[in-house]
Amino acid sequence: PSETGRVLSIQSHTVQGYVGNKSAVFPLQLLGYDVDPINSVQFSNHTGYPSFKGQVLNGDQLWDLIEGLEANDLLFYTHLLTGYIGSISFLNTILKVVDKLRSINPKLTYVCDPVLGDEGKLYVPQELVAVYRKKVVPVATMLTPNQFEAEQLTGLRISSEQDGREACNILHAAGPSKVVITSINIDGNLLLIGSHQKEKGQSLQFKILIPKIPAYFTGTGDLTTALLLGWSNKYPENLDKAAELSVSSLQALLARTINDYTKAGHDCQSSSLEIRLIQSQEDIRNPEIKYKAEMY
Ligand code: ATP
Ligand code: PLP
Ligand code: PXL
Repeated sequence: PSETGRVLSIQSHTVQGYVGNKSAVFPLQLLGYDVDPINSVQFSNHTGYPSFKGQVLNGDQLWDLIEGLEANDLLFYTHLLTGYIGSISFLNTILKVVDKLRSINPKLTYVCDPVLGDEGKLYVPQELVAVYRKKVVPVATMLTPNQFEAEQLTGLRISSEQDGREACNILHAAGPSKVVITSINIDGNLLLIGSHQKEKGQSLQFKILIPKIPAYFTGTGDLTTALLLGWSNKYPENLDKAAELSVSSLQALLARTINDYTKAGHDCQSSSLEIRLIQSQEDIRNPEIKYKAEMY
């Protein structure tokens, strides 16, 4: 594997628990990246708990930080990573950030997790969907939607592998050369579908089958996107290998998470589990590939 880089990661911060930057920064650092986090919110805990408190950064405050970096010639980045974004004004400022970073490094890779919702429900304001569709997707290099997000962004209903592959091609035509649909629910299992458009109109596609664990985790989507950034930069021509490494790390971490909660006498189906990120550092640094990609 080759090269690391410097990543600007604009995501949530939670004091306790692992979502957003808390689940992306440490793994990228373990993979050798310099990571500069901007915290789009600072909350006590993720929003799936009965309550939370904290602050939200607005678009102008984000731009302030970018200006501060620029004033000291500190805006050279190889990668921009974004996840959950809660407002139009913040999303529009992200678009300004992409332009600014590309004016300094035209080769900047923008890895975008277009967080909109899951299982048929939006958890961002409806107006964000159109902005993602018209303005964000076109400037993204790699996109990591889940099934629902891929549907929202393409207008396609995805109920088969074939639909998933077609959604990837529609997204390629709109911009990103790499697309990973992180999970499609099929017959009670999860299917990851990856697609790398190497030339216009031609994409190399693969799938990875993931047995569904009967538990609900938070932060796994953020971790998945961070790992895909990390590994696909090391294997730029082998998105399938990058996905095998990412899924293998993640599944080892989820097994450890279930195991630890079970040992502590916790019912894993009763509430969302916090991932055992720090305890899984060896699985992140050096994953044993147990989940193989199948090329189409
Ligand atoms: P986002 O909303 O951030 O785009 P997402 O909805 O795709 O992300 P998750 O549903 O958390 O995020 O899934 C990301 C990855 O986590 C999947 O590819 C899968 O490998 C793993 N994963 C999550 N939940 C489970 C589960 N219950 N069993 C097995 N794997 C899981
Ligand atoms: N619930 C809410 C309110 C969220 O904002 C998010 C953000 O991504 C999630 C759930 C899902 O988290 P993930 O897909 O990273 O597990
Ligand atoms: O990954 C998702 C996420 C990001 N940011 C905040 C969250 C969550 C999930 O619950 O609460 C603030």
